[in-house]
Amino acid sequence: MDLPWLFLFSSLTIAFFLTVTVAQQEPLYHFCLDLNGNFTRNSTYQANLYRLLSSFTLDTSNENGFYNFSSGQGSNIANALALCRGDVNSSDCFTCINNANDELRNRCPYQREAIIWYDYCMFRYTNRTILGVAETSPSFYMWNLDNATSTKDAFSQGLASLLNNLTNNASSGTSLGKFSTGSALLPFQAIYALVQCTPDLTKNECSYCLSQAIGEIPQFLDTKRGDRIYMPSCYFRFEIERFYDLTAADTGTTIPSPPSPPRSNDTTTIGNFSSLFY
Ligand SMILES: *[C@@H]1O[C@H](CO)[C@@H](O)[C@H](O)[C@H]1NC(C)=O
Ligand SMILES: *[C@@H]1O[C@H](CO)[C@@H](O)[C@H](O)[C@H]1NC(C)=O
Ligand SMILES: *[C@@H]1O[C@H](CO)[C@@H](O)[C@H](O)[C@H]1NC(C)=O
Ligand SMILES: *[C@@H]1O[C@H](CO)[C@@H](O)[C@H](O)[C@H]1NC(C)=O
Ligand SMILES: *[C@@H]1O[C@H](CO)[C@@H](O)[C@H](O)[C@H]1NC(C)=O
Ligand SMILES: *[C@@H]1O[C@H](CO)[C@@H](O)[C@H](O)[C@H]1NC(C)=O
Ligand SMILES: *[C@@H]1O[C@H](CO)[C@@H](O)[C@H](O)[C@H]1NC(C)=O
Ligand SMILES: *[C@@H]1O[C@H](CO)[C@@H](O)[C@H](O)[C@H]1NC(C)=O
Ligand SMILES: *[C@@H]1O[C@H](CO)[C@@H](O)[C@H](O)[C@H]1NC(C)=O
Ligand SMILES: CC(=O)N[C@H]1CO[C@H](CO)[C@@H](O)[C@@H]1O
Repeated sequence: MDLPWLFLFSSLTIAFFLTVTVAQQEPLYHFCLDLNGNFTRNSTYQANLYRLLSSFTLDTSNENGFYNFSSGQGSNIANALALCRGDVNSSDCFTCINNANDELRNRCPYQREAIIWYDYCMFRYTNRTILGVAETSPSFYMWNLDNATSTKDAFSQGLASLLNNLTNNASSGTSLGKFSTGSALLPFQAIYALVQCTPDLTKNECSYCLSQAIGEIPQFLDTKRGDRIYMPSCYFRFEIERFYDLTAADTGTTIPSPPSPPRSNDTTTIGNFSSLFY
């Protein structure tokens, strides 16, 4: 089922609105990045990139859902990273990364660098060194259309406290990587949130990346019933319903959970408000 969302895309100084529909296994957004120019057809870089993208294998013993691959050397090296959401099992993770790989090659056939996000995973490639580098750009935002029922101050303070706590937990890292989920009861409103960094970042880099993402909230989003901000190295999401898998996400947070609302099968519309459920 397609769902209406409003998007805001941020490229430092450029921002604009767009209405799109997002199905659960459809990409949320992608960027084809050709600031350094597209690669030359039949170049060594192209050969390295295509070899990489057509032959990488995903190791089932890897618990943190993070994968890095390289092919070639010097300025012709092709580097790729993939990260799955911390609560997604390896079969859903591999499906997501394989779709992302196919989709990104179709959408950005000649770009040296590209990145794509899904609900379940992120996939990117470039000739730059990106392993261990905290990157906050390019980024995009999504939010639910309706306002929270809590008062603005209670909501934004409670949300900030929850996201800060989750940032502390995620940046400390666990066997599931730099991932944390949790919930809080605000006046009139429960909120559920998820934060994640790529696990190659240090604790400080992860905190930095998430603070950049969370720092964007007050400008546009602090009373909405659900927001997400995605950056290459980290992202957060919150909703007024639980949208993540508790069994897989139970490390990294000790925030007590209020009773969960019943899980719907896939997608639900509440009044004039659409949200994703898993
Ligand atoms: C890169 O290729 C795309 C077509 O795939 C084209 O639209 C774009 O202008 C090219 N960029 C540069 C910098 O040449
Ligand atoms: C690239 O290589 C293919 C096959 O080797 C050839 O058919 C094609 O003409 C080449 N393209 C360019 C732009 O050199
Ligand atoms: C990536 O490719 C661009 C364009 O050829 C080049 O200017 C840049 O130096 C390369 N980056 C690295 C890290 O090799
Ligand atoms: C992975 O999770 C999905 C639900 O998102 C479930 O349908 C599937 O059976 C799970 N696969 C495994 C191997 O546990
Ligand atoms: C949400 O709140 C803002 C500011 O309080 C208000 O301008 C807007 O109309 C509200 N939107 C909805 C859908 O209630
Ligand atoms: C965040 O953690 C602090 C200290 O453990 C706790 O007092 C506070 O209630 C937490 N905030 C939320 C929203 O859970
Ligand atoms: C990157 O990939 C190599 C080879 O698979 C692996 O040994 C290394 O641990 C990975 N690095 C990270 C930070 O995941
Ligand atoms: C969820 O699935 C159950 C059984 O498959 C069905 O009875 C129920 O109507 C579904 N609920 C929604 C909201 O689609
Ligand atoms: C839902 O929102 C749309 C667009 O804002 C509006 O046209 C429609 O009338 C609303 N429907 C209800 C039931 O409020
Ligand atoms: C594993 C971990 O870091 N847990 C911490 C999560 O955050 C809460 C509140 O900030 C801490 O009390 C936990 O120790």
